[in-house]
Order: sequence, then C-alpha cells, then structure tokens
Amino acid sequence: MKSIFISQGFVKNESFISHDEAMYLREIYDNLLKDDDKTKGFRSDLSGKKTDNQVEKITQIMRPSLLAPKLKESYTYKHALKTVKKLLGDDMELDFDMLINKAPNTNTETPWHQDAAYWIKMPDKRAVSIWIALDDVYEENGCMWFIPKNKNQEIIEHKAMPNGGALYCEVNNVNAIPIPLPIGGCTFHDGFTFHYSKGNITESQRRALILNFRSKKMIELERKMGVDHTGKREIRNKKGS
Ligand SMILES: O=C(O)CCC(=O)C(=O)O
Repeated sequence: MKSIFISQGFVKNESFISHDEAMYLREIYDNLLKDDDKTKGFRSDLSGKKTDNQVEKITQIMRPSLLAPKLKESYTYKHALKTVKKLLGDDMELDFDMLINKAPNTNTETPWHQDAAYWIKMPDKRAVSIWIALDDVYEENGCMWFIPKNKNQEIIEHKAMPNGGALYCEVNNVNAIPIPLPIGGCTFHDGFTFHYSKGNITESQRRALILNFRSKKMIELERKMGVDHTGKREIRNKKGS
C-alpha cells in the first residue's frame, strides 16, 4: 500500500472500517447535516451556489469532530491515525476533518483540484487525506477520481468558483481513474494529487467523511499562521510550490 501511495499519490482500501462502524458514524453525520444552528460557520456549499429552493448541492462541514466530539473517540479516528503513522511516520497527527455530502439528484461535480492549493506553503509536504465512503459510491453518485501523480508534481494554477465555492484547475484527465467503493471503504490521497468527483444523479445521498493528517510541526505552523481549517476557502498556495 505504501509504495503505491508514494508513487501514484493515491491508494484505496475497500474495507477500511466495518459496515456497523460506518452506520455508527452515519448517525452522527446525519445529525450534523440536519442541524443548521450547530454547524453554522463551519458549513458551506462547495458548488458555490444554491438552487432556488436553497437546497445545498454539495454540503461541506469543516471540523465535524469539534461539533460532535464522540467522532474523535471512534474506532475510525484511532484506526486512521495508526494507519497514517505507518504510512508517513510517527509524527503524523490529525490536522482537520470534514464531511462532504452530495445531495440526491443535484448533479454537481467537485471540480479537478489539488488539495495543497487550499493550504499554506509548508516545508514538510507529507500529508494524507482519508476519504471514507459512508454510502456505496460509484460514478453516478460521485465516487472519487484520481490522476496518477507525476514524480515531483507541483501545484498548478487554481481559480475559485463564485460565492466561496470550491477551487478548480485545468488538467488533462485522460488518465483519470474512478474508484468505486463499498460502504466503509476509503481512498488515501496526498495534497498534490489531482482529484474530482462527478455529480450525484441518484435518489440517495453520497456521504463521505474525510480525515486529513500531517506532521505535528506543520500543524503547529498552520495554527501559528491562523489556519485551523474552519475559515473561508481561498487559494493559499500558488502555482509551482
Ligand atoms: O467528496 C468530494 O466530492 C471531493 C472530496 C475532496 O476533494 C477531498 O477530499 O479532497
């Protein structure tokens, strides 16, 4: 797993957590999704726009474990940290978590981007996002797609969607690979790997819980620079970094 992650920038695990554990997380997740008051200030629509009746298309809630601390006590968070330490080193810690839900029949893609475009420039570039499927995911409801990474991939130019929506970039995606997963499966990707997901054209939600890890020192640097992953989205890392 480690060598694939290092060489192509992503790897999958089809059974990262059990079905029961995914159901446990889903209950907490659904309660947060329903709770506009509790999630105020942490919540936004990645699509950059809402439909006329104000249905969020791609709901992103940052730092859900601050709002529902039992998430941090869950098997998933502990298992994720152990796995990441083996992958990238013992100094890895949870930087932030987020949930991203694609509502039914909203057909809105998450555009191609590199996560590092959202982050400040960091001397230690080791980082991994674990994207955990809390529904079966496939192309039609918005599974992740990745482009295998080039060696020493740098950040390319990103632009921002209107109204504080997602960042996006123009990239040749002929080699892009979709990663369908069963509930409880996950993907691991680093900050420089291009990824994307199609819109959800099914009758059900597409719920993903994402945990991001980096070194303790880089988390300290971020916090010193005022970055705690609760604020507004912006381009923080420029082309060529
Ligand atoms: O869930 C999605 O559609 C996109 C997720 C993503 O961009 C990420 O986890 O970095």
